[in-house]
Amino acid sequence: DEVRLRCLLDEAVGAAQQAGNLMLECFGRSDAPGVEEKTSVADLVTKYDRQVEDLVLARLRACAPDFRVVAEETANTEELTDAPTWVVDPIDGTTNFIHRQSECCVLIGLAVRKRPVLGVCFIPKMDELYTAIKGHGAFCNGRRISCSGCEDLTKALVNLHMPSYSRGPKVVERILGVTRDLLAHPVRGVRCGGSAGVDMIHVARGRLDAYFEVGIYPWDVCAGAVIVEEAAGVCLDTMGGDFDLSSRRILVASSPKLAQQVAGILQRQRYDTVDAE
Ligand code: LIP
Repeated sequence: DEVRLRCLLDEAVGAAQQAGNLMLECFGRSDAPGVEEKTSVADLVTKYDRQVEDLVLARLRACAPDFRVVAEETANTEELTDAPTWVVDPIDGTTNFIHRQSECCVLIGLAVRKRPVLGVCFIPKMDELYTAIKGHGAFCNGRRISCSGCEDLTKALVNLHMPSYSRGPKVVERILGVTRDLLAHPVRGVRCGGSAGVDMIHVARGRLDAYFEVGIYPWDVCAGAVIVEEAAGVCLDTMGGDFDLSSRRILVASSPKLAQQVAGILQRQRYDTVDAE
């Protein structure tokens, strides 16, 4: 119920702020954050990702010991079930973090019956804390936010991400094809991002009109999905169907009309599979 969700939100906010302080500590140091490759040269982890995750999970487990946890670095093998589940990305945008760019964040989502119901995103370098509970609006540092409402691709600023799961020729061809079709439409502008969480926030507060990606995991998008929807935006599958937290595909837009225009371009390029071709 709402009271319980508000309590959980307060705990998640406290954990995200503590985690953000740890990230800021790293920004303030001159030594390297300890970079390791995971599945590819583009899939990285630092000692801070692990420290932040330990800290966040300890706090979340203490306030809701009966909830399941799915998190990027240590608890990513658990499948999503219908049970209440914390879905955590300790540092989303790790590559940006390593390169000391501001666009990286802590993401804490809560999913019930595989649907996101609560989201917290803290961007420590910008000192921006985003929160949302399903049905109760989206906020930045306590002030209500909303999407741009843009309905026309020719007036839209659209963000895409370069694939990190593969750099095979078919994967590269597909992302170039999508970029070409967007430019030919013509779209107002295309940007390339490095944090799914931050880009969903940009859509939620009207700084961007759409963002899409294939290859994301539940922890990249769970928190942001509630925030976007509560800011009157839409989350869909890249092919234009319903958003599914586990499908590894997302299309976020400021209006249903814009979402369908972008989905039309993605359909043409069959932008729906995660393969290593
Ligand atoms: C990353 C994202 C990045 C996206 C990658 C990956 P990480 O998360 O936010 O923008 O393109 O697919 O999921 O690994 O930095 O937490």
